[in-house]
Formats: sequence, structure tokens, C-alpha cells
Amino acid sequence: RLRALIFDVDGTLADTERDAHRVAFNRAFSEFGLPFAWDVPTYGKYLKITGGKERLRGFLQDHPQYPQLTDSEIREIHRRKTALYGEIIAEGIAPLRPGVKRLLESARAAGMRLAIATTTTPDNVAALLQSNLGEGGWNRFDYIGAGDIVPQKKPAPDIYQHVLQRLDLMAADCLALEDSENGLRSALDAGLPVLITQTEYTQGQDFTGALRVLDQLGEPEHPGRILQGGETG
Ligand code: XBP
Ligand code: MG
Repeated sequence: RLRALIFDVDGTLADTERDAHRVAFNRAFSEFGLPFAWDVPTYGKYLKITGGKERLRGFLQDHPQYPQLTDSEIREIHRRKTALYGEIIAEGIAPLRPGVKRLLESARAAGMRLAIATTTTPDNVAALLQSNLGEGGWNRFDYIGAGDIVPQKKPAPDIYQHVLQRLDLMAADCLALEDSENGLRSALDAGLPVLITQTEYTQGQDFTGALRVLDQLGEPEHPGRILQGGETG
């Protein structure tokens, strides 16, 4: 019997990467006088590195012509990026993806527990939930595991293992909801069944092992379409 749903955040609860995270990074880079910005395809490429600080580090390693930042400089720029992200989200530009709110409510009504397992910073999760679900948004979840709480980010299984431990549930009794191959890998390696709702950025990734691959969870009037080739389990 299904006892809990564990949600990824970016790409799964809401489409936050292109117009919120990416824009916040670019504003922070500009404020710090850095001589680069991430266009949409470049950001897509570096999204494969999970975690904003890790992403910036990976980008700099590939671009030795740019100033090489220390870890503490990266942390400082990333702190500013987090604040800018919160301001962008507060403008209401990242609605929940179709069907997400309905699923949260119907799962809760069916007695399931709800949790989050994400790579992003806790402040960002709070901003997104507050903007879409109001003051009580955070408390709709039994546990929120986010960011640097585990040493190894997705695709490592650590964050899902951590959330399972906090929920005191077995992996097989839960369902993970993800949008990316990194997230799928993380959840599968923690033993969870995984439902994928893909995004513009994650379309075409290898979702082998997912229970289903949908393009959205769908509202009753717009049912989610099951994409071909995604069913492997
Ligand atoms: C997505 C990520 C995050 C965000 C940026 O995480 O990899 O790093 O892109 O957030 P998920 P931070 O899909 O697991 O929620 O800058 O706060 O890391
Ligand atoms: Mg994601």
C-alpha cells in the first residue's frame, strides 16, 4: 500500500529553472561584476550538475578564461542568488505544475504522508511553497529534505535515503515524483518507484527504470499524456 509521496521541487512542483533560478544566477553574476551570463541552452547544459554552487564551480572549471572563484566567493554569490530567487518567486511567476495541487490534496485526503527531497536550498523551497500555497505551504509536508543537509546531491541516493529515514518508511511503500534523470537515478538508487513528469529541459533524457513518464500530472479536463517509450517497469 502506498504510504507517502516524495516530491522533487525544481521541474516537478513548478517549472523554476529557466525563468527563476537562471535569471537569479545572472543577476547575481552581474552584481558581482562577473564577465559571463547563462543563456537558456548553456543553463540547460549545466543543469546536469545539481546544486547551484556545484553548477557554478563546474562552469568555471570548463571556462579557465573567467576569474576562478574561491569556495567562499562562490558561497557568497550563491547566497545573493538565493535572495534574488526569492524576490523573483514572490512575483508569482512560477505556478505549481498542472495537477500538483490536486495530487497533494487527494493524497492527503487518502491518508498518505507528503515529503520533499530536493537539491535546492531550503529558503527556495519556502519561497516557492509560500508563493503558491500561502503561509501554510511548508506545513503541508511531513518532512522537507533540501540542499546541503546531505553531503552528496542527486544523482546520489542520499537525499531520498535521508527523507525515508525521517519518515520512518520503507522505500517500496513510497512513490517519488521527479522530472529529471538525475532525480530518477537518486530515487531509484534509494529503492523507490518513480513517476516522471518531464520538462522542457529534461525531455529526452534517459528515464529507464521509471514507472511512467508523463508530460504533466494533468487536470481532469487536461489529462496527462503518457509519452511513448517511457514505460519500462
Ligand atoms: C534542482 C537543482 C538546484 C537548482 C538551483 O534541484 O539542481 O540546484 O537548480 O538551486 P531539484 P540552488 O530538481 O532536486 O529540486 O541554487 O539552491 O542549488
Ligand atoms: Mg528536478
